[in-house]
Amino acid sequence: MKEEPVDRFLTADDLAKTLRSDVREGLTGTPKTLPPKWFYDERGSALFEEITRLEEYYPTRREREILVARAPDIAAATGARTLLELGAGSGEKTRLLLDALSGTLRSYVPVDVSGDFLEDAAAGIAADHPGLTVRTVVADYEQHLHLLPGGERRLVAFLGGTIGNMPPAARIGFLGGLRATLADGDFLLLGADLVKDAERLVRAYDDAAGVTAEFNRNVLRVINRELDADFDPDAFEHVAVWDDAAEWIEMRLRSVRDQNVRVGGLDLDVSFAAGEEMRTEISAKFRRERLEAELGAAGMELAEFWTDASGDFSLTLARP
Ligand code: AVJ
Repeated sequence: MKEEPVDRFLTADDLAKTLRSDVREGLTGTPKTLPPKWFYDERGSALFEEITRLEEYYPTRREREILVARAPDIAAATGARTLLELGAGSGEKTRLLLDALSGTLRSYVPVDVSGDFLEDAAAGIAADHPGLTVRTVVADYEQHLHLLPGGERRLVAFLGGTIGNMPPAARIGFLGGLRATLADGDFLLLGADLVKDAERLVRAYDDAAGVTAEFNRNVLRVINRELDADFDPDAFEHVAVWDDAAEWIEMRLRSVRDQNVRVGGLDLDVSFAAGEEMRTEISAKFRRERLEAELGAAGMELAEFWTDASGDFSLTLARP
C-alpha cells in the first residue's frame, strides 16, 4: 500500500487544551453545558454507529437514500476533481460519492479531529481506488477551514446533519468561513435534518433500547478519563426535548440527586442539585427556506435541494 500524505493542523495537545477550556467553561456556567464534540471517543463513536442502526434514528438511512438516488446528479452538476469531506468517517456515504464521482475525481481529502480513525479509513479507501490521491487532514473544521487544500472544482461535503449541532451563531460563522474558502466552480454538499413531527424527533433521540442515553452519558466517562474526574454516569438521566421555538432537539443529562463532582485535572469541584439539567447537545432541524436564507446570507446560492421520498432529511448542493 502506498503512503498517503497527512496534514496535521491540530495536535493531541491542542485537543487536550480545548477539552480543558470547554469543560471548565461548561461546568462553571449557568446552566451547565458540555459541547457535543466530546462524545466521540472510541466507545462514543461505536455507540453512535449503533444509533445509526436503530429503528427510531432515521437520519442516516434517509441521507443514504438521497445519496443513492442523487449521486449521479451530484457528479454531473459538480464535475468534482477534489472531494473534501468534513467530519469524515461515514464510510458508506463516502464510497457512494467516490464511486459516482470516479469520472472526474483526482483526490479525496477527509478532514477530522481524530487522526487515528481517519488514517485507517483513508488507507482503506486509497487501496480500493487506485489512482485516487487520498490526503488526510487532521483539523477542526470550525477553526481550520482556510488551511484546507485548494485546487479546482472542489466539492466540500458536510453530511449527516452535523451542522445541526452548531448553535446558530457558530453555524453562521461556519458557513461564512466556508464560503470564504470556496471559489467559482466549487460546491458545498450539505446534509441537514428537517423539521417534522415532534414525537418522532424525540424518539430518534431517546430510543427504547437506551443506546442514545448511553451515548449521552459517555461524555461523562470521557471527562473522567481525560480530566481525572469522578462523575458517576448512573447518577445522570438522559433527557431529550424538542424546542419548538428554536426548532432543535436538546439532549441533556439530569442529575438524579444532589451531588458533588471533582474534576481533578482542572482542580475544580462542581455541585449538581437534584433534578438539575446540563445541556450536552443541540441538534437543529431545518426547513428549506431557512437553509436557503442562511446559505444566502453567507454568500452561497442553493443549486439543488433534495429530500428522501418521505421528506425527512435533506441534501443541499450550494455554490458560491
Ligand atoms: C452525528 C451530530 C448528526 O445530531 O443527530 C445522534 C448525533 N446525537 N443521536 C445528530 C446524535 C444523538 C447526530 N449527528
